[in-house]
Parts: sequence; structure tokens; C-alpha cells
Amino acid sequence: MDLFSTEKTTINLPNAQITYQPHFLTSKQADKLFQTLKSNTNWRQDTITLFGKTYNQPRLTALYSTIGRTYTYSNITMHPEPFSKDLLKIKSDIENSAATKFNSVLLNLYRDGKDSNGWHADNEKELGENPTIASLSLGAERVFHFKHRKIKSQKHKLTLSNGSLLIMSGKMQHHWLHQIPKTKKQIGERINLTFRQIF
Ligand SMILES: O=C(O)CCC(=O)C(=O)O
Ligand SMILES: [Mn+2]
Repeated sequence: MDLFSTEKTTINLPNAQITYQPHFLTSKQADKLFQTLKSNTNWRQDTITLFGKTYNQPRLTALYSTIGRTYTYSNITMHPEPFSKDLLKIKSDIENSAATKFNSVLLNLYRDGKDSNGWHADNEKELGENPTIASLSLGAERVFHFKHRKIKSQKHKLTLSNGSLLIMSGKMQHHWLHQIPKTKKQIGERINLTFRQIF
């Protein structure tokens, strides 16, 4: 059975590479995985502290890993859970497509347009020198923004559709920042999975 569309766009950027596959999963497969992950994930509400004030992070998260070690980003320490059967299956499909192995996945649940993910790079030292990050999107479309840290003309947007797979590689996490901004549009929930190799 032909499960995956091979339509794939490669975007060569200064100091980075992105590939985008809009229909990595069919919309039916993506809807089903969304429902499974929405119900079966132990979603956490983390807090962030900025200038001594504590706020709820504007999304819910969960971390799964084949290694038990904690993972810290933006001063948040996450305790991974073991991979579920559904997540192992999608991990293996993505590894085949990306020709890379992953041992961890961070899940984000954006409940509506008010949920977001601010400018950052996936550059924690546990991810190694030039990490390949594979990002699967399920549910509502959101706009992914990315900008070069130094070349101000290098600023781009990509709408991430239901069932799409975005792969960031090369030196992207050194030289670029990315974000999912809030939107005033009335939109539904979205789950994003970023597969990573944590050393
Ligand atoms: O939701 C997305 O598409 C991006 C998520 C992300 O950048 C992250 O979790 O590091
Ligand atoms: Mn990121």
C-alpha cells in the first residue's frame, strides 16, 4: 500500500536546509493519529519564569524517549516517558523518510490560536553539533516563521498542514531562529511532534 506521498520540496537556505513534505500522512491518517495522541498523552502544563514572574507556557507538552535521561530547555526540565506503540511506529516511518535515527520526541499541543512557541533554536547541547530535527504537524494549520540571526533579509514563512513533515538540518540551529506565533484566527487544536536525537 502506498501510504506516503513522495512530494517533497527542498529549500536551500544560507547555512541551513529545510525539506517539506505537505502530505507525509494522508489527512485520514493524520486525523486518526491526532485523536490517538490527544487522548493517550499525559499532557503537561509547564511554567516559565521571566524577570522573576511565573507564567504558564502557552501550550501543553510531553516528552518521550528511549533513554531515561531528563531534557532541559528554556529552564524547563522534562522527564521523558517510554515510547508508546503508536509513537514508535511513526518514529520508524519518519526515520525511513529522513534517513536519520531519533531517540526522543517532544510533543506540543496548541489548544487554539492563543497558544504559541516563541523565537528559539533547538540548540541545546544534548542535541549535538548540527542536529536534524523532524517535525510532524497534525490538526489545524499554523504558520512556521524562520529567520536568520544575522542576515536580516532572510526571513520566511511556511504554512504547516495536517499530516506534513518538515525536516530542519545542516547548521540551521546555529544560524536561524524559528517560531509559531499566536494568531487571531478562529482555529482548532494542533499537535506538533519534533523528533530529536538526544546524546
Ligand atoms: O510547533 C512547531 O511547529 C514547532 C515546535 C518547535 O519548534 C519546538 O518544539 O521546538
Ligand atoms: Mn523548535
